Amino acid sequence: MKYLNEILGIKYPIIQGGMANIATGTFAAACSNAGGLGLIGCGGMNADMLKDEIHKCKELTDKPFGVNIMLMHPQADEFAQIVIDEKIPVVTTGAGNPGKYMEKWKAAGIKVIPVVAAPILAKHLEALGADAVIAEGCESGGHIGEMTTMTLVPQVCDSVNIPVIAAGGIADKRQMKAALILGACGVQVGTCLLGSVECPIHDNYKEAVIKAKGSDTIVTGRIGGTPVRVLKNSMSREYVKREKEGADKMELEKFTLGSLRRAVFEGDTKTGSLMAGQTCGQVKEIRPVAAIFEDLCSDIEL
Ligand code: TUI
Repeated sequence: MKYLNEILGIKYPIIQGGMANIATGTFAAACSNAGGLGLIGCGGMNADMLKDEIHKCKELTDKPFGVNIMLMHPQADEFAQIVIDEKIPVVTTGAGNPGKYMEKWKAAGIKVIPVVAAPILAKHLEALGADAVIAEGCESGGHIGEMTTMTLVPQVCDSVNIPVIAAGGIADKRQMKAALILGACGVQVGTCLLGSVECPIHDNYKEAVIKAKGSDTIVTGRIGGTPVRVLKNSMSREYVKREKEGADKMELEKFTLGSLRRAVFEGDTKTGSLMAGQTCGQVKEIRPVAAIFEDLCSDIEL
């Protein structure tokens, strides 16, 4: 099997997750320069910001990088055109079905790698021309599906003939090897990069991730249909409590409105939404991205 590094022409078979409000052009360039595939995450941006971040990234690296389009974003249509105009080589998508964009992205020569949370969508997108899929299990931070990485990756591998990239619950060399054994050709990581020197989140957010044990995440929005994994704090505990009591969507929205931005930019660890996956319990220190990638790959032969 060809590994992802060979497929993408990069050093390591690792994609940096396109974390909303976190994955800036500068951060994506750092991850690409460290030998992975950096991604600019559109979540929290508008069209002009995305263009600016792409230009910054192009200045900071001569290595390939991609853009992640969060499909629940109201400006997803605009982002879909920007990646074509800017000749972005790799596009990943999340939080929905990118079917309506596939034809024009393929015509533009873009490698399209959607995130899927279930085998059925992987099969559907393979038929529409997806070049690979990222099978993301619910150990991940942020918006998640129902299946775990352990069950999702082999089932996606069995349902498609394109390369599968594993995501969710991967933060060290053991999980990297396990992902390859499950049939993946590489991995996407997010949470372990929250503990990187280059990650542009507030220090309070980094400290909270380092302090967190593996059992310190909670899923908000399960009842409302938009499950999001975050660190436990007074906001997320209260959200889940009100949700169980039957609070309506409008009331719950008051908790989350702007809460990711409060965590990322202001370091508000009490009422901010600190998205993180279950590997938070493995993040013990702040290291350069290059050291994190090297460690992840230290037990595999590339
Ligand atoms: O997209 C993510 N993770 C994210 S997006 C995000 S921004 C946000 N903030 C607040 C609320 C909601 C989102 C934070 N984290 N990961 C990729 C991912 N995609 N996980 C799950 C899915 C997914 C779910 C359903 C992909 C496809 C899908 O298909 C449904 C359909 O329409 O077939």
